[in-house]
Amino acid sequence: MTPNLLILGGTTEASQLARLVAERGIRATLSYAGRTETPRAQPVAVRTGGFGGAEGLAVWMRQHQVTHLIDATHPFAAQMSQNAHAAAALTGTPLTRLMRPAWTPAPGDDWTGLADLETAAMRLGAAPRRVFLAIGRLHLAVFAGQPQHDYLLRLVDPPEAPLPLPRVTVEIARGPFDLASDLALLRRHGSDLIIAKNSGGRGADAKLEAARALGLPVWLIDRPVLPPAETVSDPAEVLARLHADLGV
Ligand code: 3Y8
Ligand code: NAP
Repeated sequence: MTPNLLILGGTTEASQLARLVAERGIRATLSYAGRTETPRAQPVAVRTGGFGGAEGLAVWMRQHQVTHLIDATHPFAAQMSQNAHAAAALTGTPLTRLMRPAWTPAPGDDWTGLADLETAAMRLGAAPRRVFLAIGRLHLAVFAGQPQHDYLLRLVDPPEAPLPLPRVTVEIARGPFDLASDLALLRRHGSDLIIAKNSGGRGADAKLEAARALGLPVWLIDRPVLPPAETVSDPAEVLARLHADLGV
């Protein structure tokens, strides 16, 4: 069988895998949801936008004779991962999840794990704080009930609609980020707290190192529980499994 991969992407690891399969001439399509205006260019075919639920994904996989489904989406892209799990079962296609391990605290870290963003918003309290809300654009409305804080936001694209928070400093930047610029960013804003998702990986961990250096507390949102799947954290491991599966 000639392999034909569908890589559900949007992460550093997905881009690394796309590069590896392109180098080996393995046919693959990388899929973006279409959340950002100019996603990173890829060395494989790209498709953008939702599939229309698990059923829509299964139809797309059949139409394009997908032989292997790789879920390389972000750990918090729970709906996409659930759909991938269901569509793989519907079509009898092998599914491999490519996901980086969660971050774990090092000596000197002041981390609090929280169940979800709503819990973080409630925990902020009445006294105004200066918060680096490093969660992107999609879920800012969760904090609309806490307008008294000064929020530092880092977004991939300039916001098109008015933001749901009255006191914001907006930084437009796409990662991966580095320690020096995150230290400068936190100092410039005078942040006294960071709220972020426990995304893992190297693309977004500079702010955690900066928080340690500045002695700032970090509230990390725990990852959602995903349906069970064969999971690897290294893009090269995906290829090793593919070769084993193809007997090559
Ligand atoms: C559209 C594709 C690559 C992938 C790069 C990684 C690293 C830079 C760090 C902070 C945290 C955050 C956010 C973040 C990072 C990488 C990676 C990563 C976090 C792009 C991308 C897409 C998205 C969607 C975007 C979300 C947002 C989340 C910003 C491309 C750049 C906060 C996640 O403003 C918005 O609308 C942003 C929306 C979804 C929020 C969220 O809900 O988590 N990612 N990010 C993907 C698609 O359309 O399918 O534009 O090139 C990918 C990357 N973002 O190949 O170089 O982690 O792999 N992305 C988080 O981790 O908390 C920023 O600011 O410190
Ligand atoms: P989500 O809530 O799990 O997905 C919501 C819907 O968006 C899905 O049901 C699907 O629509 C569509 N979708 C999501 N990912 C897709 C993909 N890769 N290709 C095609 N359609 C996709 O997802 P999310 O949290 O909004 O994340 C959206 C995208 O941004 C994902 O690709 C994710 O990897 C990326 N992201 C990256 C980071 C990062 O830090 N690297 C952080 C967050 C998100 P249908 O049901 O219609 O198919």
